[in-house]
Amino acid sequence: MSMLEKEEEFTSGFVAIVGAPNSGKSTLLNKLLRRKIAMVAPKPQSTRHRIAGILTERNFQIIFWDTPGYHASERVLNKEMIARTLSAVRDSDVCLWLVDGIRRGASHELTGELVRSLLGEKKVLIAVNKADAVPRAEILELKNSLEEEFPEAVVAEVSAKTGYRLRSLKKSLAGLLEPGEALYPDDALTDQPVRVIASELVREAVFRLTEKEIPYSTAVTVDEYREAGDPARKDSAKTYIAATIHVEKENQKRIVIGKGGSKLVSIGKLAREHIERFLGEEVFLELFVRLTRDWSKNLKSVRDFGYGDKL
Ligand SMILES: Nc1nc2c(ncn2[C@@H]2O[C@H](COP(=O)(O)OP(=O)(O)OP(=O)(O)O)[C@@H](O)[C@H]2O)c(=O)[nH]1
Ligand SMILES: [Mg+2]
Repeated sequence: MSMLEKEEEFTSGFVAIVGAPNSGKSTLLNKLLRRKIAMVAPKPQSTRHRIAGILTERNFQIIFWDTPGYHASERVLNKEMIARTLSAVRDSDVCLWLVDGIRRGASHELTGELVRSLLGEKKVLIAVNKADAVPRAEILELKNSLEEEFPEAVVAEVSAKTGYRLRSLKKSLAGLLEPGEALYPDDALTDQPVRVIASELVREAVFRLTEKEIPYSTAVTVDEYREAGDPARKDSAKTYIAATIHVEKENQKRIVIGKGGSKLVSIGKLAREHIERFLGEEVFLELFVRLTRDWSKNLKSVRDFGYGDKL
């Protein structure tokens, strides 16, 4: 077989994106897919789901798993999130470790240990992210030290924000995958139902517009989803989505609703804009706030809300 034919060979498989909280995993997934399917927030520990994003190009199909940031915690919710990261890694062919180019703490070290334990059984690609925001010399120094520490792995640099070196990242990943056929239709974007994406986009709005413990104390469920034109509805011109924001404590309910309902209105507006962009159509979004006392400490409610480690 000539070099050219080999290059043309179609490869496919699963890539788990792992990394410390806030390293930019969800931003990277959205940028790779050119569509926002995963929530992104300036605060750490935003992703709770393991969301597959499917990228099909001429000679490869990569199914990316966006995973919750890897960190140590004893909290029930967080333990389930970490279990999701580990199961995504287990089910993947390649592990893409996204390193935060700006700052690295205990969670970076912890992810390093996880990655080290995978070497030998999984292919690993390490990408230093946020190259747009860090002086070049620092990026190179960081890459060098990672290459020394992980000689078996390929080390790259990217910016999930600007798209810098994403083409080369995609090519490297496709090259690490085995030859194989596409597993999804070539226009598929995600394995998640629209309701899950919608609930994540509401949660992102809560994450962005509330402070302190509130982002970590809220869960979002979509209770009703009716597509436009459903005859069972009076106003059937728009898709109707009813979602509940669950809080853990009485005072949190007041904060999420805000004075005269103002906070809830802003959350609804931001969430609706993102959902409409995702769906490409107008949406009528109705939000409710409910107290589910201490839900994040209770395995049953964590699982009922869809954040458990079961697929
Ligand atoms: N400057 C810069 N900022 C970035 C880049 N990628 C992500 N960010 C920012 O980093 C923050 C975290 O991004 P996320 O994509 O939510 O990070 P994550 O790794 O998914 O976080 P968790 O889900 O909490 O683990 C956001 O404020 C992003 O805008 C990048 O390439 N450059
Ligand atoms: Mg994320």
